[in-house]
Amino acid sequence: MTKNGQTQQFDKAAFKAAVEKHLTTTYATTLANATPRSWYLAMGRALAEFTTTNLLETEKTLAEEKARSVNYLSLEFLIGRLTGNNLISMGLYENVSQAMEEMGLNLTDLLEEERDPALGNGGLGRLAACFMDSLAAQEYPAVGYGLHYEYGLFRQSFVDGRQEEAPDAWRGAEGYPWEVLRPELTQQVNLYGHVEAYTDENGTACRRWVPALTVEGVAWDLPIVGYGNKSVYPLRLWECRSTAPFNLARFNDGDYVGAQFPALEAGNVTKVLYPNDNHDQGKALRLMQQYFHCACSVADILRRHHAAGHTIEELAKLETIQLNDTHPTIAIPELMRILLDEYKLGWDAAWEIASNTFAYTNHTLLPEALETWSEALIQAMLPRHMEIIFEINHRFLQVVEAKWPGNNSIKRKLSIIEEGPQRMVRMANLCVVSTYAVNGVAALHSELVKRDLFPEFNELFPGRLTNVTNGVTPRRWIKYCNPGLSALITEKVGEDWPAHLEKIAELEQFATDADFQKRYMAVKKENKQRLADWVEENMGIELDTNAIFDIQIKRLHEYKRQHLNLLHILSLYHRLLNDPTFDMHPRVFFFGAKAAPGYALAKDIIFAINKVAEKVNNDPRLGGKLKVVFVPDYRVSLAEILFPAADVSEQISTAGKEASGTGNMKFAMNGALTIGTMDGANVEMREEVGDDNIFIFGLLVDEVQQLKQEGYDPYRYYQADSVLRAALDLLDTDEFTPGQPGQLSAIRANLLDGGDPYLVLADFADYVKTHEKIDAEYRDQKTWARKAILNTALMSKFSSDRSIRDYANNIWKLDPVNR
Ligand code: NBG
Repeated sequence: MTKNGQTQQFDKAAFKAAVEKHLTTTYATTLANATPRSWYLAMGRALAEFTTTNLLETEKTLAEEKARSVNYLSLEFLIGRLTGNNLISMGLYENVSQAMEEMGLNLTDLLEEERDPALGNGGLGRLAACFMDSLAAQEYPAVGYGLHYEYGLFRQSFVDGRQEEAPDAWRGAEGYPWEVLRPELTQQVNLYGHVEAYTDENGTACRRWVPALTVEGVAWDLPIVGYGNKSVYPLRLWECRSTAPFNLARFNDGDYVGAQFPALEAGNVTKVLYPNDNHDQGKALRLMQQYFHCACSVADILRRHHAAGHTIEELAKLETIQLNDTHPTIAIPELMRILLDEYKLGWDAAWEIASNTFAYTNHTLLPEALETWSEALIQAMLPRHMEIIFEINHRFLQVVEAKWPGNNSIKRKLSIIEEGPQRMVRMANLCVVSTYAVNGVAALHSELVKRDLFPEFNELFPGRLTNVTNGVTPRRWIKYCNPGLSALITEKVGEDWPAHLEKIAELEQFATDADFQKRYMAVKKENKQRLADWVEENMGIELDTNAIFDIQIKRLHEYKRQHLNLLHILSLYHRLLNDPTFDMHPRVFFFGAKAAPGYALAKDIIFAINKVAEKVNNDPRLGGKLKVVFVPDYRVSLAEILFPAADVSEQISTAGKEASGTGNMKFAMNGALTIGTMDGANVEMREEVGDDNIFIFGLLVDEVQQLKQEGYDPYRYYQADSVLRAALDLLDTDEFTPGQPGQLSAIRANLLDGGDPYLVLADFADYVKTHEKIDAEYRDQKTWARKAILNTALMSKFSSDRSIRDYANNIWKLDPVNR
C-alpha cells in the first residue's frame, strides 16, 4: 500500500473520460440527460476496468506461483453494495469523490443508487462475504463459488403491519456494473437419466452416467478487492442457461410455447434464492440448484488445476474446498464420480484425494436446519451420485462395525442413510465422514457439535471436529459504515487498524479519558441522528436521539426470540400506564427482520410488533418515553446505518440455539453494549470485554436442557409473574388492533398452550431485570461511555481476518501470496 493508501495508479482525467465514455457508449445516454442512476452505473463500469484487470493479473500470478488455494463453496454470498467498499479497498475513495465532484456530482449520493446484491439470507451468507473480504485483504489465494440468482432475497414491505414480499431484481435492467461475464469458463451440467455398466478396453467393469438432460453454467465474476493490496479474487457466480435455446422441430411445428420449455426450465434453476434461514425445505429445485452449483464449481476447480500444469493426484495438495454448511455437500460425490468414472481411478485412490480435499463448516444444531434429501429424489436426479453415496456409507459402516462390533443402534444413528418409511440422505453425516476437517463457528457451538450432535463421530475421528470462531470485516463494519468513529480511532492508534485490528486495543487507555469519552459519544450521537433522519424520511416517525437506541436486527426466528423483546416492550407499556412510581429513561426499540415467507408464526410476530409500534408511537400518555420502529426491508445497506447508531444490542437467543451470531460483533465494535444470553459468540465476547461491560442474562445451555427434561411448564411462570401475565394478556385484547381482538393471540397461544419451545417465559424475569440495570447505567453517561469505548477496544478477536488466519493455519494450511 502506498503512503496515501492508494493501491491503484489513478489518473483523474483518464478516469473522468472513462466515466463519460461508459455513460455514452455503455448506457447510451447523453451528459445532459444522464440521471444519477446512469452516473452511478457509468462510474461503476469505469472502476470495474481496474478490478477486472487486476483480477486477471492475480489469476495469472497464482497459476504461475503454483499456489495452493481455497475454494469457498457457498449457496449464499450476502455481499451488500460493492462500490463504496471497493473504493476504500482500492484506496480511491477521496480521488473518485473529487473526480465526481468536478463533474458536478456527489459521490455519497451516487453510492445510494446502488441496489444491494442480496444473494443470501442472513448470517451464513454475510459471513461468506466477510470471509472473501478477509481472504483478499490478507492475500490468501481464494475463489468464492456461488450462484448468480436472478432474484435475490425478497424485498419486504409492510401492508397494514403485515409482511409482503416482492421479487428482488438486484441487477436492474442494465445489469450490475461490477460483474463480468466469463464466457470461456462455461460448463455443462447433466441431470436425471440412468447408470450403465460397461467393460472398458482393459476388461475392467465400469459404471457411467447416461444423463437425460444437459444445461449450461455460465460464469459471472464479481471482484473481491484486497484492502490495501493489488490482489483481486473472483467471486464466481454460476447462472444456469439452456444449452439449446429452444426446440427447433417443435417451433417449426407451431408449438411456440412448448418449444421454449427447456429454456424456461433451465432458467428456473438459478432464478431465485430460497428465502429460508436455518430451515431446510427439501424441495427438488433446491437440490438441482445445489448440484448445479457444485458441478460447475468442481469442474472449474479441476480446469484451473490442470491449466496450472498439475496432475489429478496433486489435487488435495493444491486445492482445498470449504463447504459452507451442508448446502454444497453434493460436491463430494460429484468429485468422486469424476475421479472414478472419468479419471478411472480406483475407489481408494479417489477417496484419498476427495476426503483430503474437502472440509466442512457446521453453522447450526437446529434439527429443522440439518439437511436431508430423500433417496428417491437423489436417485432420480443424480443416479450415479446415489450409488456413490451408498458405497461411501457401506464402507463407513464397516468402520463403525470395527469400532463398535454388533452395535446396531450406533450404526443406525451414524449411517448416512436414515431408515424410515422414506429413506433419507443425511448430508451432515456425509460431510463428517468425507472431509478432513469439520468446524463449528464459535467455541460453545463447536463444543456442542462434539458433545450433542456428533459425539460418536468425535470418538471415531479424533481431532477432525474443531472450532473456528466467526468474525466480521472491520473494513465494511467499522471503516466504511462509521467514518466518525474511524477518524477517531485513526487519530489515536494510527491508520493501520482496518488491516490489523489488534491495534484497536490501544484505545483501552482512553476509556477513562474525559475528552475522548466526549468525542466518542459525540460520534455516537451523530450516528443516532443519521438513523433518526432515515427513519423520519422513510417512515415519518420522529425520534429523540437522547433516548436509548436499543436494536435487534437479524432474521425473524423463534429461537432468536424477537417475541421476548416484544414482551419486554409490552411490560414497559403496561407499567408506564399503570404504575405511577415507574420511571424509565426514554427508549427507542428498533427491529429489522425478514421472515421466511412460509413461516407463519414469524410473520405473526412481525405483525404484532408493527401493531404495538403504531399504538405506542402515537399514545400521548407515554410521554414519548417509548417508541418502537420496525424498519422495513432490513438489508446490508440499512445495517450499515443501524449498527453505528446503537446504544444497546439485543442478542437474546435461547442458550444453545444461536451457533455464533455476527451482528453481535458488529454492534460491539461500534460501541453498543450487549444484552445477551450465554449463547454463540456472546460467550467469547464476554471473555474479551469482561463481565462488567456486557449484560448477560438467562438460562445456561445445561439449564435449558435440564428444564426441558424435567418438563417445562410455561404456565408456572405466567401465574407467578404479574408483569409477565399483564404483558401476555395484552396480546389477547384489542389494545393494538382496535375492534379486532384476537389478532395477536397466536403468539400468546404458542407461548402458553404451545409449550413455549424456546423458553421465552423462563428467561423473561431475568431479561426485564437486566434491562432495568441498563436503564440505570445509561443515566451515568461517563460510565456508559467508558464501557462503550471498551467494547470497541476489546473486539479485535472478532475480525474476520483472525477467523481466516485460523482457517488458513489450522485447517487449510494455506500461505499468502503477495502481489
Ligand atoms: C447461521 C447461524 C448464526 C451464525 C451464522 C454464520 C445458518 C444455518 N447458521 O448463528 O444461525 O452466525 O450461521 O456462522 O444460517
